[in-house]
Amino acid sequence: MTLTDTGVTLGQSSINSGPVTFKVKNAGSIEHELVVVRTDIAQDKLQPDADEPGKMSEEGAQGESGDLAAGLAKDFTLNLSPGKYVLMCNQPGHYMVGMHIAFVVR
Ligand SMILES: [Cu+2]
Repeated sequence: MTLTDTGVTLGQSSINSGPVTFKVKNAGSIEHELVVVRTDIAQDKLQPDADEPGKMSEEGAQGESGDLAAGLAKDFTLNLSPGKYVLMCNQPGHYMVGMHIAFVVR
């Protein structure tokens, strides 16, 4: 999957449950991250984090890449159960400009 300064793109939008390896590339010009959230909320309707302006609630978070400087790539693996997920960058303000996408684990 690729992070740009305004979005998140995926090689595939669904996958089988179990160990899932996310191969994340920051192709943007600034620092980004990838947070994996399990939720039934639509990918563009997550709630704001009441304590951290510009960030969204990470309720249901399963794991994340950690901060990735521009140009860096990282693989990380999570054990995911079936359900609906939102993949997002939660650097302040980044969700609002479109850094989120839906993902399904079957
Ligand atoms: Cu970002």
